[in-house]
Amino acid sequence: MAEKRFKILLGKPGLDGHDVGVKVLAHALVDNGFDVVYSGLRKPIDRIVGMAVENEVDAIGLSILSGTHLVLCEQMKDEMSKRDLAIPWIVGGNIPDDDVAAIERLGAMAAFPTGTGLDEVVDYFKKLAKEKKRTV
Ligand code: B12
Repeated sequence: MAEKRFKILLGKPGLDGHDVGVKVLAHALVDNGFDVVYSGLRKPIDRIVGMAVENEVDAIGLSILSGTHLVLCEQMKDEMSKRDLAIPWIVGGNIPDDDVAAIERLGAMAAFPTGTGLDEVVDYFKKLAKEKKRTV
């Protein structure tokens, strides 16, 4: 049987339309062998988590540039615990260095601050895939 590829849901919560970064990231991940599902713009957190379950993804990446990351991550924490899910979730976009620790305290496996290079993000997901023994 073919090995399962590592699948990532890239979610875009919040009311803003900043979608260039998440699309660039989606292409970089696909180019590196990942399966990627994109939620589309302006999806509520409960819908993003629902999509993650429906698509049986291995990880969720939230792209947030609106400045509302702490509120959205609080919602993420509540939604994940309400559904008793252990899917790793990662945050990136426009994230000030000073907020990284707070986001991780809310349950994110990692938060990548503004200015993080694409290679670093791709390498991080490769590491997660290896830990879960998934191909990319
Ligand atoms: C381009 C841009 C726009 C474009 C958006 C076009 C589009 N379709 O995306 C336009 C002109 C429409 C726009 C509008 C606005 N914008 Co604007 N915009 C920017 C700008 C200059 C660049 C964003 C960008 O595309 N970067 C290029 C991409 C490739 O990089 P990136 O998004 O950072 O993504 C990379 C990484 O962050 C990372 N990444 C991204 N997502 C994820 C997810 C995960 C899981 C991981 C691991 C990594 C990751 O990987 C990506 C690739 O390397 C930023 C400032 C900035 N320098 O970030 C402001 C900025 C985001 N905008 C801002 C604002 C305020 C607005 C407006 C509200 C302005 C206004 N008053 O009208 C409007 C909102 C309109 C709307 N409906 O949303 C603010 C947000 C403030 C805040 N966070 O508190 C910023 C930060 C500017 C500022 N310094 O004030 N904007």
